[in-house]
Amino acid sequence: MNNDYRKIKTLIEEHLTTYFKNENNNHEKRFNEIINYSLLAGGKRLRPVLLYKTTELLNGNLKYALELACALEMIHTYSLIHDDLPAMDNDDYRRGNLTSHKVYGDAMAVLAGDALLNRAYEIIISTILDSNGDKGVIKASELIANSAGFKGMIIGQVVDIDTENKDISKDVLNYIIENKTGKLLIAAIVSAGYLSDLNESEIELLNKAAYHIGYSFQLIDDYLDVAGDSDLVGKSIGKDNKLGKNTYVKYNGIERTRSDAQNHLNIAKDTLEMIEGYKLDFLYDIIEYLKNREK
Ligand code: GRG
Repeated sequence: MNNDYRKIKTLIEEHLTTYFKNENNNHEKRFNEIINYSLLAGGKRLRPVLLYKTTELLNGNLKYALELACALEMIHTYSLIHDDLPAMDNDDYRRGNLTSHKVYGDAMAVLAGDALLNRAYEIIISTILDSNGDKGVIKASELIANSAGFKGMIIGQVVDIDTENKDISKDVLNYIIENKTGKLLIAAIVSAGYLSDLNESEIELLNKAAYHIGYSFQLIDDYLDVAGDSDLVGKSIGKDNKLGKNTYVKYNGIERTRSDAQNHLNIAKDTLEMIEGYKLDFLYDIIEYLKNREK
């Protein structure tokens, strides 16, 4: 992670502290504490950093980018809290800490996730209003909603859980990867294109690059679940196999998973290089970082 990444991560984390803090009574104070336990627990902040920094590189509106980046991180955090519940993947650790339900119980973890998802849409609506209905902000908001929704991350999670302990086709495996993990990463990068008023063919290139980044991200996640270090990854290792998950590693082995991930990242870089007139070095650095990701 380079200095620029760290700087934007800090900016986003500072902004994230502002959303759940104005409490009118002890009930709200306690609930804010439960939400912030997960929201402010760290993590790579990859999606919001990508959204914000790509907007900066493309000369887009950074005020709106910061708001939408935080909304996207809230959606991501809710999905992790719910994914860790006993009814889903039943994980005890996330981002190096006990999971929300382990500390506060299942009901509070469900509600913290609900509140984060809801707050994300409150932010999105306020940003649209603030921008007086700017077309780029609306397009970015629509993309985030679709990517997180029932034809995006949620359907990916549905099929992931529904196919546990079953063998699936390559197409179904692709469907899980593209939706569960890929869609939010596409939303992060392509939203920046909308906030920067890119033309249709530039958006298409951004979308293609983001697709390959998102796809590779899951492959590396699968790989790390088998060969990663739990202290670095911040969660239990070997869970996919225990849960009978259909991972890329299950069908392709570790080495092929690693090399396919690298290939996807190379395609992403080649595609970004086709967008003319912008200096996208930061994105190339992120691609390099993802190639060597250990957490
Ligand atoms: C509950 C609707 C619903 C969806 C859950 C995100 C997700 C879908 C499941 C998490 C399980 C998983 C391992 C997904 C694959 C990739 C992924 C999203 C990893 C976690 O994201 P990181 O590595 O986490 O960016 P940090 O903590 O760095 O933010």
